[in-house]
Amino acid sequence: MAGLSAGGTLPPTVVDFESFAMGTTFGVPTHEAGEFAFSQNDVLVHVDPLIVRENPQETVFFQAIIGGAAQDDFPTTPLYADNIAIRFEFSELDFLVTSATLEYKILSEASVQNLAVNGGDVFVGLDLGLAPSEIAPGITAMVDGGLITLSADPGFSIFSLVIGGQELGIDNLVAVPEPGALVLLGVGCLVVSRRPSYSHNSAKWACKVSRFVTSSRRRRCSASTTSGLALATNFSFDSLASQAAIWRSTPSRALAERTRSA
Ligand SMILES: [Ca+2]
Repeated sequence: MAGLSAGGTLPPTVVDFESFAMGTTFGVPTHEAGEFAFSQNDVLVHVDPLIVRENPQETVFFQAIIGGAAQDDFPTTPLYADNIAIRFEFSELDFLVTSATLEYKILSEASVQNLAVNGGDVFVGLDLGLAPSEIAPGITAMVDGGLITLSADPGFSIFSLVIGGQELGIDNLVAVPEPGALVLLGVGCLVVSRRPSYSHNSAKWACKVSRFVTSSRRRRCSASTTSGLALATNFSFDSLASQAAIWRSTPSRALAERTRSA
């Protein structure tokens, strides 16, 4: 390990929709229901039908729009769901996701929303806040104040998240790696300690880090190798701070139990 030092935990992966032109539309007429629509930072995003009624089940499928009617309801560019569900898949990430957060805003109280994790039962209702806290086996959901927080029990992870609505804005999906997934900083390259298979592929990893640093620095232009390394060092502290904030906001099991029984 000569020449390497611990650089902090792996950074969270963020889907913030900032790389798309305002008004970019997914779903009808471009995409079939269930189809892959786009990816950001290796999170795969599909467009799914929205369940608007259960027993008998009724679904709709229309459009997800960058900005759209939710444009003025978020500090940065959101994704607006107009009678559609959005499915985020984490299978291409280099780590297991054990915690995740997503900001949302319901634009009409008369509109139906969906929420599901890991392919489990789909919550269908007018208020995401009524989604069950045990959203999927081993996964706790806390939905409050415009923020969905998912946390996995030990031995479980979050591999997919479906959220949809008839008039729903979402932004800033943050997928947090399992604790202990470390980045080691070397001279001129970055390797991942927990996934040895990536140690020979530092270019790919450095590129991913660069993308994160770029996005976390409000999408500055790519930095040179030297300043990029300096940024990466700073970035590890940034990621520690942001991860700490997320862990602080993650509900304890006791709190989840209280919430459920309340
Ligand atoms: Ca955004």
